[in-house]
Amino acid sequence: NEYQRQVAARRAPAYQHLRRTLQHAIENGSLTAGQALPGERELARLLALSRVTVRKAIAGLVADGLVTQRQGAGTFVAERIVKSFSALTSFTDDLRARGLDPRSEFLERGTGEVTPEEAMALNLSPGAQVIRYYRLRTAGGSGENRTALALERTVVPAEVLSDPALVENSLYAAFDKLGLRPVRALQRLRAIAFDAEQARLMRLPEGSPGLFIERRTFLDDGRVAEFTRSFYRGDAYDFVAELHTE
Ligand code: 16G
Repeated sequence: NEYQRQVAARRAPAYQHLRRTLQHAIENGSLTAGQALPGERELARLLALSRVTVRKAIAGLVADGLVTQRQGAGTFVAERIVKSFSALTSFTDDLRARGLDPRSEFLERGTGEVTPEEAMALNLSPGAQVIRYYRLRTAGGSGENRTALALERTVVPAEVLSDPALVENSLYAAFDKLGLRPVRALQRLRAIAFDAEQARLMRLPEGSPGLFIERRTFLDDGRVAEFTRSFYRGDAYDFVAELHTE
């Protein structure tokens, strides 16, 4: 109840108290999407707190995806990322368009023999070689303060991408460099809850809501270029699509 919450808040370190206060302000709309937070020095002075306390509270909000920091410009209340559900864009494209510095952290990267499930998804024969990536996708922020937005498992036929090292940050940039042209994709989406392992990687509480999106992308020559299973943060994205009558 409210009393217990207040007692707990008073016992918590100052930075956690400030973090929670700012979180409530964002959640109840007193601070709105895109709004700039006062600077670190200004906040510290207004609230009679140390700058270290303010910095720690803000780092927590960045990790929660509630605010974003732009180099030189300051800290802003995060806006949800509006993403088309019908455009064949990449994670990197989507974030660049919003001025958010996208990056890939490779959790796994390697080559192997295709599994039966992958062979079906990629239209490959048994025994074919594939390249696999497991990536944590983040948006920046300066330095340590990056927000994890998605986990992605990608499988690409080795006949499409000859070497796993060809992907530095962006898969679609690698396709582009090689002159490969993705023209069409099939996508399915469903709601999930992040399991313990995923939640740890995403720095989210276990069971946080997510969107599972599976995409098979085709090249202009008809080959399947990728089979990707993405787990996007449920609280960070709005998917939109334009619909037409048949
Ligand atoms: C997006 C795609 C994913 C693709 C990735 C490539 C969705 C739901 N999924 O996350 O299938 O592999 O972009 O991004 O949009 P990259 O070029 O930044 O590696």
